[in-house]
Amino acid sequence: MDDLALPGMLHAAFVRSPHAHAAVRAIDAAAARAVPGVVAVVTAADLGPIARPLSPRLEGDGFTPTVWPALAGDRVRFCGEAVALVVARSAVAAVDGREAVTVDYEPLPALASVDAGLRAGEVIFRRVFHRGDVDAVFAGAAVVLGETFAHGRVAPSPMEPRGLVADWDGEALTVHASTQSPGVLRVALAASLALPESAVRVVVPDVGGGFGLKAQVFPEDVAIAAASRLLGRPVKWVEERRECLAAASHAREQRVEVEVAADRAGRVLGLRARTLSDAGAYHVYPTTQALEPLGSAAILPGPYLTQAYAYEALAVRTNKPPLGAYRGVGMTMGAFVMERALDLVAARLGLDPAEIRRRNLIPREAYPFTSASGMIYDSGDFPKALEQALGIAGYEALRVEQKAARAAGRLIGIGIACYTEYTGMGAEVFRRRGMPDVPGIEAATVTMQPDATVRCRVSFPSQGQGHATAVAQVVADRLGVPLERVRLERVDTAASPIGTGTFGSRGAVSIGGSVGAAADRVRERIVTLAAHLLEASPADVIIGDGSAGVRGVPARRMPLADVARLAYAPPLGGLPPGVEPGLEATVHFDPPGPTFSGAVHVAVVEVDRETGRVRVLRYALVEDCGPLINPLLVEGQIHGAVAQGLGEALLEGLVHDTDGTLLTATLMDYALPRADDVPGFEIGHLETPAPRMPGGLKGMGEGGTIGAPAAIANAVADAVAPLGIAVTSLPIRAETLARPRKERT
Ligand code: SMO
Repeated sequence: MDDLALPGMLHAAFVRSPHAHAAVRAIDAAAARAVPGVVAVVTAADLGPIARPLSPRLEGDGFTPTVWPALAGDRVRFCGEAVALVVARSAVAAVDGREAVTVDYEPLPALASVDAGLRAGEVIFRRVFHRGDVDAVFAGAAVVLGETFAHGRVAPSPMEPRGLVADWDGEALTVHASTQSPGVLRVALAASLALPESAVRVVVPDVGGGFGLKAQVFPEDVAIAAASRLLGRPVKWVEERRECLAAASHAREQRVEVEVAADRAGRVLGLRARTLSDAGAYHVYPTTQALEPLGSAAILPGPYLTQAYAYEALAVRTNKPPLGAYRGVGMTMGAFVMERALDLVAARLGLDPAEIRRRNLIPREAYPFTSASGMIYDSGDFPKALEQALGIAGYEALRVEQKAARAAGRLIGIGIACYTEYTGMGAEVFRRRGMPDVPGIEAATVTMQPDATVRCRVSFPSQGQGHATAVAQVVADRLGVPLERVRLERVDTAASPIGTGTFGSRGAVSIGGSVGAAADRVRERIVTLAAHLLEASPADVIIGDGSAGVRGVPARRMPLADVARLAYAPPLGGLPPGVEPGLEATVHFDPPGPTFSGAVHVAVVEVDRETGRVRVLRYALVEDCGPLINPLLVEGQIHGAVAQGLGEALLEGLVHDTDGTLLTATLMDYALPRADDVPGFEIGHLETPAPRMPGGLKGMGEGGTIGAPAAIANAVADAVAPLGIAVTSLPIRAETLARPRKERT
């Protein structure tokens, strides 16, 4: 985004609050306006009349909306909230201008924790659920165990931060945006600026990572669009790393109180959970603060047979940046809690962690299976995945080695995590969840051009997942052309079909359902036309290697370009009856999801007795995301996702002080994993197809981030069990594992 330059383009920098909660008494912009190059200083007073706040909706009980203005007015509600926008002829002048703005704040008491928010009655989302006679199950259970688990705040941290260029031409708005969700951004900007949707065009250049952060729409997007409209010039904003850490949506911060009831054999009979997220100051558009606590509660029962479950999911408003989507959102915490809890039950009963999972996993033949939270798992084979993963890891031998290492004074731990994840959701899921601002469908247009090259336009951008490769494979396969003849265009709502975006592990499913289906339609027309030209029956036409031929008659072949050209330039006498000109098809696809993927992860760690430093020694996993379009892309997703999961398990943590002020605003303080923190991967695949998805495809982009924190936490807990140290929160801090200082020397 930073490379993009339009004629006459201005640059923007936001003035942000240093206080978590304050009244804004006055903004003095005189000095900033005098800075050379500064064109305007924009405040809420300027934007109020032309930019409506973001106030995402959630239908159903227990939801209290919030109003997040493009720029804060008389009140700021988190440290980092934008109060003014400096627009200048260069990025440097914009920053100089920003430094010259003086804001008169009156600091107010801040709600800086979930408990403070609860005491103040700031519950902005609450949902309760129960299935089965939970109380009776607990009353009759041989083992009942309770624990509270917590997860700190993390920052999604894509390599490229947020950013956009907005260009108002007097009638319509064009936005070049680093976004995962062009369909969602377009609807939001049209609503905020009171424009018809057709007057908003969203163009998505290559996106340098998103991880859920860019599936959302932020006040900054609205402010930049409104500023362009106000000034009549293109305006660019590219977020600084510090802003990305301080003021983009954060993730995870949640506490879960869980109770497990089990029988003597370790079979889980029932669960109770209360999920409480420190939701920050505003609902994030479009999914709201229900996303984290509800996702955790819903996925918590995991790939296990238990049927009795009661939960209460709460989002508590605090004076912190909003929590939002981040790879694995909700599900990461759900899996962490369930997998830790299973290990606690196993320890209580003297069972091996692998064995307790064997006794609880849903067998393949029980699918489709309605989970304890009421979700319908479509397919899976976790018992097989578990044995395969244990086999890859050499589990039995690992336990023997662990014993020897312990005898030698080393703290080696082995952790297992099984999880299932909802992927590829369609409109029905978002309607059922009460999220009207997530359209839910995707679409693709596939065009074979006269020279038999293929152009594809889709509604869902790639943020580095390798869509261009996957799309080319799917299309080349169906249309019989070499991969390099297939081109995937960038998403541009002026040319691409209308859809939603890429998030919630929906890329593969979207490709299968829209690109694949559109290519099938084009193929049908090619075959019909080729059959006519080759004087053969369509059933005998074969296409491949860029040509069309007749089965069993190798001499009768013609280049596909000869077929394609005629589709656009019909011969004398016209095209054969029933064949329309052109080779293009558009398919809009509403995924009949969710479809459930899953994996079994096995981590081996060593904890340094003196420092508490954790090293991940080995990492084995078996992933089941149905048929693979491209194993290399799938494994690339796994590597990246596990690395992020490792970061949140062991390293990453945004820390706010008791006043809600951010203490970790740079990558010196906020520790992302580096290459030397990440182990090698031993990956196996299992393919249980999705019964209702085209091609049986399932999603998997978030998977590694769901499984890794749970597996690593279990491994660390296993390593330090002899020392009597409990692992109940993420990130796991070295100082909580180190030998107490007084024992040293
Ligand atoms: S957290 Mo994701 O892009 O659904």
